[in-house]
Amino acid sequence: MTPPLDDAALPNRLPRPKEELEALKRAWKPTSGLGLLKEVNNNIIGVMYIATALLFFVISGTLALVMRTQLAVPENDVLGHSLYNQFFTVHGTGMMFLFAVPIVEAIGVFLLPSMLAARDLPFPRLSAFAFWAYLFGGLAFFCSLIFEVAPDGGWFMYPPLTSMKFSPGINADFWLLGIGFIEISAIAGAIEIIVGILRTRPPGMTLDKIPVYCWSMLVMAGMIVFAFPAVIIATALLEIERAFDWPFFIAERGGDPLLWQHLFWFFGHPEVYIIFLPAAGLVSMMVPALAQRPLVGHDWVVVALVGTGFFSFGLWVHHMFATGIPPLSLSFFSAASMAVSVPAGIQVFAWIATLGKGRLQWTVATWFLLGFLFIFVAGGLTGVMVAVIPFDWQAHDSYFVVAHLHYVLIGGMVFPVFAGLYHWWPTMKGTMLSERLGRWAFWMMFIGFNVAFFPMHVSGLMGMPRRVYTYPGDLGWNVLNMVSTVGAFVMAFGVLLVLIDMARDAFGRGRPAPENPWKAGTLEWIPNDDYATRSIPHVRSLYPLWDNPNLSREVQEGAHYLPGAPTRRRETIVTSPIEARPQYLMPMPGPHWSHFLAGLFTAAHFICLAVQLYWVSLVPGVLAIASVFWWVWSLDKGADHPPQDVGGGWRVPVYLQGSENHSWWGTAVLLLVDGTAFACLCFTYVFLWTVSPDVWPVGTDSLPGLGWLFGEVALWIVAAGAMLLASRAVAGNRSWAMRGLLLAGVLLMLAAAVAEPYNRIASGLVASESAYGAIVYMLASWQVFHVVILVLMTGFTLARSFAGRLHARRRVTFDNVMLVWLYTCGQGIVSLLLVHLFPRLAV
Ligand code: HEM
Ligand SMILES: [Cu+2]
Repeated sequence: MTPPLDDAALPNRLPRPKEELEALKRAWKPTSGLGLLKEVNNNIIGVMYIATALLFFVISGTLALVMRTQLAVPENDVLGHSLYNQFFTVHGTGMMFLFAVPIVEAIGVFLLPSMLAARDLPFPRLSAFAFWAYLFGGLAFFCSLIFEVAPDGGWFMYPPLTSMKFSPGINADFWLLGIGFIEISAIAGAIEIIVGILRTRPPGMTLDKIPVYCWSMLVMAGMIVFAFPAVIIATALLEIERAFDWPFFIAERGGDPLLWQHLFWFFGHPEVYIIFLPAAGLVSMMVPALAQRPLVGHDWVVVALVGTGFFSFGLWVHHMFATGIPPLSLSFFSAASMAVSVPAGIQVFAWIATLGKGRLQWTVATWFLLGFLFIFVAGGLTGVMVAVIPFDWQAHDSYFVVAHLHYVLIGGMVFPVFAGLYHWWPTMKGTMLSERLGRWAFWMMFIGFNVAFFPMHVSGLMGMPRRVYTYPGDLGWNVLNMVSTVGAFVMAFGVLLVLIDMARDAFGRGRPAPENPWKAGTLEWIPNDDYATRSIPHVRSLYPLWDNPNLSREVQEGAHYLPGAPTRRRETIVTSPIEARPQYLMPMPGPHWSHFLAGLFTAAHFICLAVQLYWVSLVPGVLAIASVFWWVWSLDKGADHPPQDVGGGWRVPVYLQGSENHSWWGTAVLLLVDGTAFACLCFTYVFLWTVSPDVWPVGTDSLPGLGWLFGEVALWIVAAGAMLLASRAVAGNRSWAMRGLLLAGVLLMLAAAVAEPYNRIASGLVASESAYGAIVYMLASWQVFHVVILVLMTGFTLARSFAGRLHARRRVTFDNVMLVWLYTCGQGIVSLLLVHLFPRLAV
C-alpha cells in the first residue's frame, strides 16, 4: 500500500469528488468514425499529422530510389531526361516542404501540450485546419507527377529557367501555388506554437524552467515567422510574372533573376535550421532521459538555440558565392558561415558530456542518437569546407554538395526524428515499438546511409555534376554510383522495417508500456488521456518527475490545478508569459466541420488556380471564406460563466479582453508575418532600383503629383482615426456610432487603396513594361488585398454587433480587427511614401 499523499501543500484537496473526472472525460470525449474529420484534439490531430508527414517522406524517398536506379549504371534509360528533372524537383521539394518542416511542426502539435501539461494548444482548430490544408495540398502536389506536369526547375526553382519563356507549361505553376499554399499552413502552425509556449505553460514553469525542446520550438516558430514570408512573396512575384507578364525577374525589362535568389535564400538558409533546431531540441530531451542525469550546460544550450536562430538570418548569401558578388562581402559571409558552427558545437559537447557522465540505457533511441552524432558531425565538417569560397567554387553544383546536404539533413533531422519516434511512442497509447526490429532498422539505415552518400563526396570531387540524368561510362564514376545505389536500397529497407514495426503496433501487436518506461524527468511522461493529464501540475524545476517522485500520482489523483471541467466544456489555463501565473480559463473549441471544410476548399481553390481554371476557382474560394466565418463565429464567447476556482487559491475569470487575450497574441504574431512580407516587397522595390535605375522615372514629370500622395495619406490617417473612435464607441456601448464609424472607415480605406492604382493608370504607367511599373502596381495590389480582407472582417464585426455578441464587456473580436486595421493603415502610408518620394529623392 502506498501511503496517502500529504495534501497540505497541494493546490487542491484530496480526495476529489467523483463527478469531477467524469465531467472532464465527457468534455473531452473524442468523436469516432467520420467524426474524426471534425476532431481538433491535439492528441488525434498530432498523430494524423505525423503519419501524413511520414507518408510524404516515403513517397519522396521512393522517387529518390527511382533516381538512384537511373544513376546506377551509365547511359541508363529508366527515366528520361525530362522525367528525371521532375523527379529530383518533386523529391527535393517533397522532402523539404512536405516532410521536414511539417513533421517537426506535427511532432510539436503532438508533444508540446503534454510537455507543458496543457489540455491542448491555444488554437486547436487552427492546427486542425493547418493539417487538412497540408494533407490535401500535398496530395495534389504529388499527383502532378502522375500526369507528368510536375515542376522540374529544382527545389529552389531559379528563374529564368522557371520563367514563362523557358517553362511554358503549368509545371512551374504547380510548384509556385502548391508551395505558397503549404507555407500558409506552416505559418498557421507557427502561430499556434508561439502562443502555446508563451501562454499555456503550467503554473510555476517560469522561463528558466521551460524544457529545452520547447525553447527549440519557440525559436523555430519565430524563424518561420520571419523567414517564410520571403518565400511566399518570391513565389507570388514569380507567379504574377508568369500569369500577367509583370517583369520582376526578366532582365531585358529591368528585372533581375538574382532577386529570386536573395528572397529564396533569405528563407532557404534559415529553413535548414528550422528543420534542425527542433531535432536538436528532441535530442536534448532524450539524452538526459537515456543517461539519467540533467543536461550538462542547459543554459548554454538554450543560448545556442536562440543564437543560431538569430544569426542564421545573416547567412543567405553563402548560397550565392558563385553568382558574382563583391569579394569583400563574400569574405564576410564566409566567416559568418563558419561562425554558425560554434553554437552547433556547444550543443554537441553538451550531449557528449551528458552521455559520458550518466549511466546510459541502450535503447533503439540511443542508437539513433549515436548515429545522428556521427553523421551530423561529418556533415558539419563538409559544411565548413564549402564555406571556404575557393573550395565552394570547386565543389559548386557537384555531387559533393549532394553528399553534404544529405549528411546534414538526414543526419541532422531524420535520425533524431526516428529516435524520437521510438522514444515517445509509449506516450501515444501506452504501447512500445519492438526494440529488436528497431535495432535492425537502425543498422540498416545507418550503414545504408553511409554506403549511399559517402561515395558521392568522391564522385563529386571527381567532377560528377548534380542534376544530370545520366553520364558516359568512361569517366571512372561507374563503381561509385553503383555502390551509392545499393546503399540507398539498404537504407530504404531499414525505413521499411520501422514502418512494419509501427503497423504491427497499429494492429494491436505492440507490447504494453510500463508507466514512464525510460524513467524520464519531464511532464509528458505523466500518464495522460484525451484530456491530457488529470490535473495540471505545479512545476518547480526542470525535471519535475525526478525532483518529486510523488508528482505523477498527485496529478493523477487530481491534487493539482484544474482537476475537472468546471464549466463543463473543454478548457485550459492561460498563464502569464514570463512568470506563468494563472490568468484566466480559456474555453477551447470542440469538434466541428468548419475548419475541415475551410482546409478542403482552400486547397481546391489553389488547385484550380494551378490548372488555370481561374473562374472556377472562385467557387471554392468563396466557400472557403464562408467556412472560415462559420468557424470563427462561435469563438468569442464572452464571460459566460463566473470566475472559477482552479486550485492553489487561484480563482480566475473565464474571459479576458485586450492584450492579455490569447487571440490578441495570435493576431499580433500574424501581423509580424504580414510585416515581414511587406518588408520583402519594399526590399524588392529598392533592390530592383539598384540593378536598373534606368527604368525608374527621372524628374517629376512622369510621376503623379504630390497632391495624390497627400490625399491618399490623409485618407489612411482618417480611416485609422475612425477605428480609434469606433473603439471608444464600443467601450461606451454606443453600438450605432461604432457601426457608422466602421462603415465610414472601411469606405475611406477602399477609396485610398483604389486611388493609388487609379492615379498610376492615369499617369500612363504600365505594369508589364518595366520592373518599375511591376513593383509599383504590386505594392498597390498588396494594399488592395488587405482592404478586401478588412471589408470581410468589418462585415463580420457588424454581423456580430447586430447579433448582440459585441459590446463593452465582450470585444475580443473587435480588438483583433482593430489590430489588423491599424496595421493596414500604417502599411499603406509607408508604402505610399516609398513609391512617391523615393524616385524624387534618389536622383
Ligand atoms: C532516402 C534517402 C535519400 C536518397 C537516396 C536521396 C537521393 C537523392 C538524389 C539521387 C538526389 C538528386 C541529386 C541530383 O540529381 O542532383 C537528391 C536530391 C535532393 N535531396 Fe535527397 N535523397 C534522400 C533523402 C533526402 C532527405 C531526407 C532530404 C531532406 C530532408 C533530401 C533532400 C534533397 C534535396 C533538397 C535535393 C536537391 C533537389 C534539387 O536539386 O532540386 N533527400 N536526393
Ligand atoms: Cu545556408
